[in-house]
Amino acid sequence: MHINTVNTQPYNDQKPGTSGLRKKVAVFQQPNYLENYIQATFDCMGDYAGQPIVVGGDGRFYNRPAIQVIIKIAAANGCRQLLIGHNGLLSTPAVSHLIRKHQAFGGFILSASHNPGGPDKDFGIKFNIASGSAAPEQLTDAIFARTKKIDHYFYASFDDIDLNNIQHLQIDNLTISIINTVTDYAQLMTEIFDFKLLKEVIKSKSLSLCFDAMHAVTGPYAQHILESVLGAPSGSVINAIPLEDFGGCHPDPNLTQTRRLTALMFSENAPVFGAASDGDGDRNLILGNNFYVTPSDSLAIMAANAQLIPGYHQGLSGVARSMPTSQAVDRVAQYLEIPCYETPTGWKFFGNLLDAKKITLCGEESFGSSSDHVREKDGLWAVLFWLNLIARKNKSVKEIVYEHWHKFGRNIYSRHDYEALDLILATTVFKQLRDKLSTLPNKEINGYVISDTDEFTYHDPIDGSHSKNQGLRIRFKDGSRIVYRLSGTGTVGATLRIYIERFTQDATQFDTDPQIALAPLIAIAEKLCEIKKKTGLTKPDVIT
Ligand code: VG1
Ligand code: CO
Repeated sequence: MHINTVNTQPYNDQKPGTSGLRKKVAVFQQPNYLENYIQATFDCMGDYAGQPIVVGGDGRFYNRPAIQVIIKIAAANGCRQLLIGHNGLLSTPAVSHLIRKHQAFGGFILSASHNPGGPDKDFGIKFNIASGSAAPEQLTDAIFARTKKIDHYFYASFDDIDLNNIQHLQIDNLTISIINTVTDYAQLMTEIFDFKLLKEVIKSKSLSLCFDAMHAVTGPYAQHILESVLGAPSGSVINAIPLEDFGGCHPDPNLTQTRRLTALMFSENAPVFGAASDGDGDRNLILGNNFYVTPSDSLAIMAANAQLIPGYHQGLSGVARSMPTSQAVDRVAQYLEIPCYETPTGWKFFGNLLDAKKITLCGEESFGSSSDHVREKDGLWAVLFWLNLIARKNKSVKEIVYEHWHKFGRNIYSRHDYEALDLILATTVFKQLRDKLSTLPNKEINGYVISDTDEFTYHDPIDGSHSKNQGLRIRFKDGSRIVYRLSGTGTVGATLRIYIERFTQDATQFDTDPQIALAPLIAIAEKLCEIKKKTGLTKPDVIT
């Protein structure tokens, strides 16, 4: 193969956020923009020559051209083996698993996750390391530093690779394997869950289900696992075909975006179980017959019942949650007498704890949960976990949740997002709140007394690193909490997230809508930051 050295100019905006580099497609389409970033990643990788590199994405617009660029830059940089998903498709958890299974050096995931796709929408790229985890901050910082200096990249010239056929190709020293998107991941799931039991209850029709793949990457996975292997009737998986624009929708599995699923689940004919996943297959939405499970509760319930699942029969070494996630799982950890860690937002912070076997399960309030079977959050894993739980307990989703609340109490929880705000306005609001944090303790607002406040800094107990500026925390004397963060995944302006939480053991409050139960705290959250007053907005863009 002929290798070209191409001169280039650096871009100054290639700083990865919470989960990789996410930008508008048009930004990625600028001359050499993608090439610079890939070459900078190879420059920071170390010795990869002897190990495979995994490549795949969520099928969104620009997935295929980006894979061709990665193939040619990898080839030119001396990579010897590439494992690429059939049709360019691999879910985020599947990439994490493939890296681990094939002892790969790492992998590229092409996705902007739950962000919309299409020529005028979002694209993203993330690099995962040999453990299967997203690159840690030290590596993403090094890649960003490299992108600011880069002046050339290497590019091999050969024809585009056909991604539509499962095959092995040899180009000089480079082997390219186009692999089945689903097989390895599906096999892993059979090793964790009780597929025999699931087949029985699904066949007997006592467990009916609907899974919304949102025209994103989990379509082929869900059809194979839920319909072909477990025997759910054909059509149980809806919006199953991956589309470059996700059918014009946001592939974000919340109640607003999953209209068809939600309408079904809150109807008279609702099946026992409903679920959805996001663009790249790492998130999960869990629904029961006329019932919605808050992600933070889902994590706590999974932790409390893990021993019922074959893969976690031995019990859990510990659990972790991201800081803004509700403290419901903390109560379970206390009960089980296992450690509970609090990490910053973003899955990469769980990696060290998982590698060191300090935790078995972890999760985030943003519809993400997973375990030590991979190093990413995993949407279909959570779906199978819940199905296995329903089958073992022979109870409805609502009964399982209420049983949990009666035992542990309820952490009433909600997140309010103000999206695409003017960047300067949002950062000013945030800074003003940060500046007054130290004056707030002992103040009483709407009958709630503030006990303490801080800006969260994470001290990684494994590698000793520190991550600063991870969110503003306001705690109240009754244990309630308000947290403020600026999103690290948006591509337009700034997004302010406000997380509100209150604990109760009063069973008469178990039926109350969180927006009502949390109303006084929601009012305090506005009083403290005045985001509505300063923007003129009357309500958040998204409430979860
Ligand atoms: C959001 C979520 C965070 C999640 C991240 C990536 O980040 O809050 O919990 O890990 O998205 O998820 P932020 O910085 O916008 O709040 V995924 O499924 O989009 O890769
Ligand atoms: Co995702």
